[in-house]
Amino acid sequence: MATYICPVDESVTSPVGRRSFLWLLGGAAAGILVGDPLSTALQRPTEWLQSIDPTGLADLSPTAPRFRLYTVSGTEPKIAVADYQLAIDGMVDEPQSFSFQDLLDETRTELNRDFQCVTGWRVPDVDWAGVALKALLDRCGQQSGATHVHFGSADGVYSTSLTIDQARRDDVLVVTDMQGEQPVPRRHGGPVRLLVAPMYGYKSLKWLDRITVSDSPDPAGYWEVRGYDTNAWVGTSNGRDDAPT
Ligand SMILES: Nc1nc2c(c(=O)[nH]1)N[C@H]1C(S)=C(S)[C@@H](COP(=O)(O)O)O[C@H]1N2
Ligand SMILES: [Mo]
Repeated sequence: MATYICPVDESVTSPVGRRSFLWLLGGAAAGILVGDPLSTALQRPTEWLQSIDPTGLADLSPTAPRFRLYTVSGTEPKIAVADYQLAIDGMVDEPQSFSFQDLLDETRTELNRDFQCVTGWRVPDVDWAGVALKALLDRCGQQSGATHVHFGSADGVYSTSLTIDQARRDDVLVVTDMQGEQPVPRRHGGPVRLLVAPMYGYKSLKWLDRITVSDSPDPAGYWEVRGYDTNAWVGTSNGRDDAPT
């Protein structure tokens, strides 16, 4: 399965996409593709290309409605469901570790939401299910004075964070089921990933294995320290104007 390095310039590692794509677009547009980190300029030519392309080759384009499988670490951690553990620690009365079954035993929340990457691709009507993060924070006894929640991945590289208020929203889930599959497929960050439904995809950390409640905004997150907005609301951040998810 192809993997992509970042939310910024997937053309670097796209298996077939880059060559045929550049050829189709021509040199001028290719300059835009490489030169614009947020790929906003790319969206219009690719939408145009899809509308006229009879070959279907444009489906390789960065804005076609399908998931890209991202992993900045270059690996897809392989975690058996039976071995899975989610640690919740930091400013909680009772640090705990949740197995996959422990998560299934919590109140289940189901959501249907579009998923939008900051590079422009969007997948409509994705079915998500799991446990509201808020419920897990309460289960562990979130302490007063906590201001942030930090998330860690079993890949050892990726991270992100939310404010406490963001983390306690009803549309922020610790996901056990994605698109009708339980557990979450490995390539999508399974057995368990995060979904921050109202924010760009880089907040929805894959291979979730640690949640730390804190009164510090640092560390800010893998893409956040590389220039992406910390408050990643779809449509009102990162200089984009997508419809909210
Ligand atoms: N561990 C980890 N989580 C990650 C990423 C990553 O590279 N590593 N990429 C993020 C980005 S930028 C997006 S858009 C989504 C993509 O989710 P998908 O790979 O299931 O399509 O995962 C997010 N979570
Ligand atoms: Mo992304």
